[in-house]
Amino acid sequence: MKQLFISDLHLWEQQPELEQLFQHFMQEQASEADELYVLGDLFEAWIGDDATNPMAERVINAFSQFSNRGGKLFFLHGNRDFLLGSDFAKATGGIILQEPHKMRIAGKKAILMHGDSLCTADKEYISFRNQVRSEQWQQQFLAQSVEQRQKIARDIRDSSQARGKDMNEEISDVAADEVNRIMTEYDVCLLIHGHTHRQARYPLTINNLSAERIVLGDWGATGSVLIAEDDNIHIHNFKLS
Ligand SMILES: [Mn+2]
Repeated sequence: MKQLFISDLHLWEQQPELEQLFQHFMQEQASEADELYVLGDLFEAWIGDDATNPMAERVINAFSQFSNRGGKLFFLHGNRDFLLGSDFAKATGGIILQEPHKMRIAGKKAILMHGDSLCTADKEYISFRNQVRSEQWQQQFLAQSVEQRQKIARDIRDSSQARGKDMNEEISDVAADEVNRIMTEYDVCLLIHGHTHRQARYPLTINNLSAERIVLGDWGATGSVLIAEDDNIHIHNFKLS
């Protein structure tokens, strides 16, 4: 049993080498895996399954090839692509999971999350998140034209980038007490998330037992994947050869 976990690819049309790295990953690595989990921010932006583009179509194709040959495919929403919907899932042959998603990884009880909801010190972001994750906001947003949605998405991105400049590290990283709370609540010794782009493995103690938080890396010149095979878990970074 081989499971792969990736997140924060932030694919977008203006960065073709990123898509190349993704396609290389799907051909060379995903093709040998039983299960592939994408933990959010696969795309830099996603304003609805009806507003697609040629790059997204090629990405969907690569996923559907993976599913068609028997690979199991799962997605979590990220803060950039939380509007990935049922049409996208159907086209890829994958399933969109609700977070936190509890499962077993390398014999351990684990949860998967994107990670943005763990950044509880950033009150402004959490309230924005609650707003855009509501059914009502999403229905209103998706009812608008693609052009209107593109404009709103641009405005949101500009204001969050402007805010990012003033934010200190503590605020934009996950909150230790929230990590502790959720791992205790779900009774797990492993948490895997992305979002912060700070690839690392942190040993923890939860309920007096040794535990671990693994942060998946973002993609750029190098790709990042967490590989779980039998009892072994390791992070692998790779480049286009
Ligand atoms: Mn994110």
